[in-house]
Amino acid sequence: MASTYARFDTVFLFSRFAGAKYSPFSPSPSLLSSGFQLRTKPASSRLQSIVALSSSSGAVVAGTDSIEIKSLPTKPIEGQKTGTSGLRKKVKVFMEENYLANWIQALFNSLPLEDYKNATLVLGGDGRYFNKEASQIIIKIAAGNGVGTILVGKEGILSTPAVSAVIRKRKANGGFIMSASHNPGGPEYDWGIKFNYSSGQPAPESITDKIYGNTLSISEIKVAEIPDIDLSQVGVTKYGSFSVEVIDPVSDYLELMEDVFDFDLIRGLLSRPDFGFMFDAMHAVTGAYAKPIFVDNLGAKPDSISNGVPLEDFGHGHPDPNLTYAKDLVDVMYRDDGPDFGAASDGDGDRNMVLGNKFFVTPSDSVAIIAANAQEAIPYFRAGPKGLARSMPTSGALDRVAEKLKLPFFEVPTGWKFFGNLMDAGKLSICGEESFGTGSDHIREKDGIWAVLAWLSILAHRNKDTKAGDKLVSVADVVKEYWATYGRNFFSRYDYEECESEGANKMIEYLRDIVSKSKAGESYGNYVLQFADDFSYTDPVDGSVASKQGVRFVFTDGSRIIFRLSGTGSAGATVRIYIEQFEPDVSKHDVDAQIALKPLIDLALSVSKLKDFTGREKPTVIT
Ligand code: VG1
Ligand code: CO
Repeated sequence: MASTYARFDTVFLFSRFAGAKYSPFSPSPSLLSSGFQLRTKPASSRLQSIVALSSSSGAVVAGTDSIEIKSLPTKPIEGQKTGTSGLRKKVKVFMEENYLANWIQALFNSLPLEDYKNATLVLGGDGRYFNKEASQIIIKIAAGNGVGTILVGKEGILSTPAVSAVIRKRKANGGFIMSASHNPGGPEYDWGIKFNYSSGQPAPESITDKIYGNTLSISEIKVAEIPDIDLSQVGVTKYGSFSVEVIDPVSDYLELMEDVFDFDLIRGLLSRPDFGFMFDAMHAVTGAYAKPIFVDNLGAKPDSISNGVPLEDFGHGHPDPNLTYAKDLVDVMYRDDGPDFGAASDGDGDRNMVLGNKFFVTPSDSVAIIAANAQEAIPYFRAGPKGLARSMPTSGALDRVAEKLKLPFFEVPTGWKFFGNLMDAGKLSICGEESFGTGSDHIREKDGIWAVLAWLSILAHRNKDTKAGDKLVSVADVVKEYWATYGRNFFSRYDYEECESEGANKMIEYLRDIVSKSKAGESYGNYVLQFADDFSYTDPVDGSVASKQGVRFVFTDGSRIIFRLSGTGSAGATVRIYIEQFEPDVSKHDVDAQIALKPLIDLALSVSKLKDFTGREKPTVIT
């Protein structure tokens, strides 16, 4: 160990780096590789033979005795502040000199030594453009900072839930996820990076704030002089005491799913000739998981997977599983002869959209229905869920399930990172967000395929005794039965994407001003105000406070209007308006949500003066 990192404390500069206009992290992949490989001790032919050996056995370890660590001078770069979920920018920005490298080094500068020195970190992503080059950069800086082992998905592929699963299973100290999630990919679009901690949860704001602080004072990047790692073969490559293990992206995750769910039960449903199933991977990361899980393991027909090959630009698509961007699936599901169950997932595989034949399940209802049915349909919850939680703008459907099942309930700000502490403390089992995120404490991320398997389990359980030829209990039946029991929370979200930041910020300031002067009992059209505020959350586990998390107007009948700015966009500002109204009367449950919510939507638009502030007549996406 001492000899391997002998140069660590006395890092020296190579003259070619000092004052050079380019860096080894320059946009051009060829420059990237040549910049390193030319100066690397083991010849690339040597590496190839190592890889060739390891590919046949999958586990041959070889390499050099020690690695050299170089110090690369760098300068702070503005604007590297993480949002709701990691750092997201246009890929061109990430490809600028040292942009990614600075952030990665700032991360190491922010972690306690014991969290990374000789530690194991996981690395994977959604297969988008620039992930391959980024993998090499991250591996070299990790080695440069004294990380012991990197577990990386083959071809750099690991879904966000799989990274969380691998961190937990292999007891890794953390992991990197290379993804801008639901944001589009390709040379003109977005890239992103996220860091998760040892229980698999997204790093808390205390850490991401520190990273941001360090990006503003960074002066050197520590890089190991090793060749690019061949990510196309499963196996281990060692350089001194640093090793890289290329792992199969699916197996750990699949094993976990087999523990959580009753695969035989689901197989029974998927193999029925009278049950039609369709999964749209949107050319994103779940393409790598859908066939092995749904087809090879659970017996779905091979043609039930659409857009099942992960592509660097998601086939020019916007990998966001909603009614607008997953239109192909929606069209199939709304045919008379369409499948009985359809689902889609996003770029990095943590979101899900669930549909029945001619029936859309809102994510807010979906998490409530999964929670209400979990104990009887999913083996993992046999003892009953420990507690339930939702993000603040998510509808109050889940609240009613928690009340009925007498379970602890939590309302947290938008972003999955707020659920992790509650799960670690054993207070929370099932949670969700209105933004097509659903999950449980089997990992510490939302999980698209988990949600699909949860729904298939519920349907399989309900149809255990349905004989061939009889009408199956459908997705719509399950949802309507749920509404009849608990009441229906009508919910809709309006997104105004890429507005001018100035107008959007002014609108939020204007709303904050209204909130600060508001009083209970004031009337807003036909609604009477119960309270208005800017949501603030105190974590019950560690006491940390997150403030200014969304302006909300809550009315005496439980209706709510909520305004927030997105924290995941890469350009301008995206305004989100969330509208909700509770309806206990079963005879009114079949009304279209847009019609039921029209008065509240109009109220939201007039209270906020959205048109005046943003110039937008219409939302970009309605959910
Ligand atoms: C959005 C969603 C939020 C979700 C986040 C990350 O954030 O609203 O619920 O957790 O994306 O999802 P924002 O700040 O844009 O509203 V993912 O699948 O993009 O990692
Ligand atoms: Co995602």
